Amino acid sequence: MGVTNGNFETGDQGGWTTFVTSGRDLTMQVSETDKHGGQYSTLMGNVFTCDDSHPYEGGKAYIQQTISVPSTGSPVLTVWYNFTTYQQWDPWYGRGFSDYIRIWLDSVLVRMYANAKSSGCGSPQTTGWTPFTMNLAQAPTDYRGRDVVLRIESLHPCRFRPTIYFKPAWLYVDDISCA
Ligand SMILES: [Ca+2]
Repeated sequence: MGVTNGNFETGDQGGWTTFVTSGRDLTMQVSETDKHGGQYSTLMGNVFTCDDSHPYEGGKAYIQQTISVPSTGSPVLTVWYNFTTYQQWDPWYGRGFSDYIRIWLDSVLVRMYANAKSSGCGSPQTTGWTPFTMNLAQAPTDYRGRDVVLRIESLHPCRFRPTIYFKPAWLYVDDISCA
C-alpha cells in the first residue's frame, strides 16, 4: 500500500531497490546531512568538494520500488528533492552539460528536471527542497488500482574527453508518498 519507507526513517533504504553505475565516482546511501523531514534522506550522485582539476566520472543512480496506487479518490505521487550541481558551461561545445533528475512510472518518463548553467566551482546551483507532485488519476494514464514501478533517478553525464572536467552534482530525496 502506498510507498514503503518513503521517508527513509528506517535509517536505511529498506523497501527500495538501488542502482549505481559501477566503477564511477557515485554515491548511493541514506544521509543525515540534509533531509526534508525526520532524520534521514537518500543521497545519490557525485558528492565531492568541487575542484576544477579533478575529473569526476558521472553515471546514473536510482532508487526504485513497486507502489500500489489506491484504487479510489485522487491519489497524488509526491517526491521531495533537493538537487545541487556545479556542472559548467563548456566553451568547446558552446553548451552546458546538464545533470538530470528523472522520475519514471512503469518505464515512462513523467518528469525530467535539468540543471541550469552554473559558472563552475564557485557557483553551485541548488533547487532547495522542492516537491514534485503528480495526480495519478489524471489522463492520459489513470494509475488507480495498479501496481506501478516508481523510479527516481539522478543522471550525471560521463566524462568523454580528457580536457573536460565534470563537476560534482548530487540529489537528495525524501518524503516520497502516494496517497
Ligand atoms: Ca526523512
